[in-house]
Order: sequence, then structure tokens, then C-alpha cells
Amino acid sequence: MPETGLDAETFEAFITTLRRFVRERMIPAEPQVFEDDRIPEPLLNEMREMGLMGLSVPEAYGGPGLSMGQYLQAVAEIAYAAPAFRSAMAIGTGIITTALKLDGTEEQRQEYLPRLVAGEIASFCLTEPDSGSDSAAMKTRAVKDGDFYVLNGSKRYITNAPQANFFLVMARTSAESLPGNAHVSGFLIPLGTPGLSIGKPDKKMGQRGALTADVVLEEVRVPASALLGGVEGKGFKTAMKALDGGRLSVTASALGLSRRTLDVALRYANERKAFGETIANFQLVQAMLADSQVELYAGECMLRDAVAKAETGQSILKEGAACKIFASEALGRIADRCVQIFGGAGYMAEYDAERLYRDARVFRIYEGTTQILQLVIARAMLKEYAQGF
Ligand code: COS
Repeated sequence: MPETGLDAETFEAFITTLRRFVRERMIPAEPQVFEDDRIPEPLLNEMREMGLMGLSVPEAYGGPGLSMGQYLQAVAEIAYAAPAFRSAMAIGTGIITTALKLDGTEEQRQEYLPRLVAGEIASFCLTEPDSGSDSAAMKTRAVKDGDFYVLNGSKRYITNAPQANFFLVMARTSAESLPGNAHVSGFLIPLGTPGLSIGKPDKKMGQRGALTADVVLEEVRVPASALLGGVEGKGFKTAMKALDGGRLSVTASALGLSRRTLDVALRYANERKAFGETIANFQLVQAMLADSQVELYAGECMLRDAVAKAETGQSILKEGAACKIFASEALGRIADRCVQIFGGAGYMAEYDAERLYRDARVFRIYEGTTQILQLVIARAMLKEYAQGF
């Protein structure tokens, strides 16, 4: 059952505090985050103390029990600051919490959900060197050995890996590929398990401070109780369901970053002068600002609609994919217009526009590329058609 969420007044007070935290603590720390490629530990601790790592955890496990809509509003607020901040909290409170809530055993929920509330960081390990979009083609193996499983393989571009306390690892429990991708199972593995090691943080185009790295598993021995849900073969469907929610989180994040980008463009257009007046007076600049505002508003409306459907228990397979496609592609255009409004300064690293443009690019790729999501939507449409609508 979806969470009913905080009452409106308590939630409004939380959002006001969060907005202040974003503007007074996160945004001023951005230069240091970019310089060090890491969120400073004291600031990460402040995020932990605010409960941001366990925002979507139900009350029964010690979390605030935000509704989906409330959670996504919080994500959009955090995403107004550099993407590193959302990245640190949103895997644990998003994909991992969803996977545990939907398909974890009660013992696994009781073990891991309170750890997120206490500020632990989590990683979701699906992608591999040879399997990205075709995630079921993974090679990582988990072989049963009495009351244990032994895992071998490597995972790639894993968000939060260098700072994660625990990992949800998808692995093959059957060498053969099975119908419905039932060869895939999920395993919860804490940091410090012998044989689990983390590669060097990747060097990326943007999103500095949002850490990704390889996760290598060499003869990693875990008890059978680490198998998500205690049942083999459910991992792929768990991953897909969790990614459906993750795509709404990426949407909220793209909208938060779009809002920031548009504010940056609006401020510059009001400060920069050309031909004796501010460039905000020029109609061609106004057109770019207005187009960005239209797209941002459309994305916000789409997300609200998808959330409303999800909160009444309806499937949002198509809607979630549509939201993520639209908001990430719109962010790309909004960031591009921001650079254009900045003119020559937009190409220079000392201004925000250049950084925002690089940060925006990956939204169209991670948690399902635009092209994979087109397939998801089209397949659902064709299935509905075949069933006679
Ligand atoms: N919710 C519930 N079940 C789902 C589902 C979803 N969102 N998506 C698929 N399934 C189920 C299907 O119903 C099917 O089960 P049945 O055979 O019992 O009906 C099973 O899972 C296999 O689905 P499908 O045949 O569609 O799997 P494919 O191997 O063809 O893969 C795509 C489908 C390409 C859509 C999938 O691999 C995908 O989303 N890839 C992108 C992964 C991604 O986002 N990677 C980014 C990195 S993760 S941060």
C-alpha cells in the first residue's frame, strides 16, 4: 500500500527547512564539492542528521514515511543544488528502499531500512562492463554452496560505490538464461565482506562529487539470508520495478536542476548588458527563457499526474518512462539555452552555465536511456493493443 505521508503542515515545515539547507549549506559548498570531487564529510553528516538518507523509509522502520509525491518534491528541492547531493541519498531512499519494500523479506527490511534512516549510503549494482541496457545479459554469477552463495563478477559505473555501506547486487543464479529473465537474483552485501572491492572513482564529464566506481566480487561468500526475498529468480523483476520508481526520482531531479538552470539564465539575462540595455529586454532572449519555462512546467505537470496515478495504486510503467524521457530531454534543451544566453561566457568554465550543461547530459542516459524507455512505452502500447485495449 502506498504511504499516506506526513500531514500537509508538517510536510510544509520540512520542505521550508530543506529549501533553506539547500540554499545556505549545499549551494555554498558546491565549489569545494567540484574541487574535491566529493561532498565534504561534515556536510554529508548534516545530510544524515536531517534524515535525508532514509526519506522514503516507512514509519514502521523508523523513517518519516513520506508519500511518493512528498518524497519526489524533496528530491526536486535537493536537486536544485549540485547533482552530487541527490546522488548520495537517492539510491538508498529510492531503488534500494523500493526493492526492500516490494520484495525483501521482513528480516531484510528490519535489517537494512533502519540503517538508511541512520544515514548509511547504499549502492545498486546492476550494470556490468558488457551489459548496460541489456541488463539481463549480466555475467556475475552467484553459485549456491550449502547455506551460502558464492559470487564472482564485476559491476560498472556503480553510483555511490566509493562511499556505500551496503550493496544490492544483481547476479545470475543460473548459467542458462531463463524465460522472464528468471536467472537473475538480488543479494544484499555489506561493505567489508571479504572478496568485495571497490575500484577507483570514475572520471566523468560532469556531476563532480557524485561518485561512481566498479564493484568487484571475487569469491564473495554470503549466507543464503542475503538473497533478496529469500527466493531465486526474482531479481530482474525487482530491478525493473525499482527502476520504474527510480525513473520518477530522476525526473524530479531533472526538474530541480532545470529550475536551477533557468534561474541562473534569468539572473544572467538581467545582469548582462548589450547594446546599452540588459539582454533580458531582447525578445529573442525572452523566447529562450519562455521556452524553458514551458518545458519545465510541462515536466512538473507530467510528474504530478504520474504520482497521482501511482498513489492510487495504478501501474505507471508508461508514465514513469514518459516523465523521465521528457524531463531529461527538456533539461538538455534548458541547459543548452542557458549556455546560449550566457554567450561566450557560457563556454567558459568559470561560469555556472558550462558546468550545468555538462551535469545535464547524463540524465538522458542513466536509469534507462531515452531509447530504452521508448521501447518500454511502445512495448506496453503494443501489449495493450494485442489485448484489445
Ligand atoms: N515491472 C514489473 N515487471 C517487469 C517490468 C517492470 N517494470 N519490466 C519487465 N518486467 C518483467 C516482464 O513482465 C517479464 O516477465 P514475464 O516474462 O513473467 O512477463 C520479465 O520482467 C522480463 O521482461 P522483458 O522480457 O521485457 O525483459 P528484456 O530482457 O527484454 O528487457 C528492458 C527489457 C530492455 C526494457 C530492460 O532490460 C531494461 O529496462 N533495461 C534498462 C536497464 C537500465 O535502466 N539500466 C540502467 C542502469 S541501472 S541504474
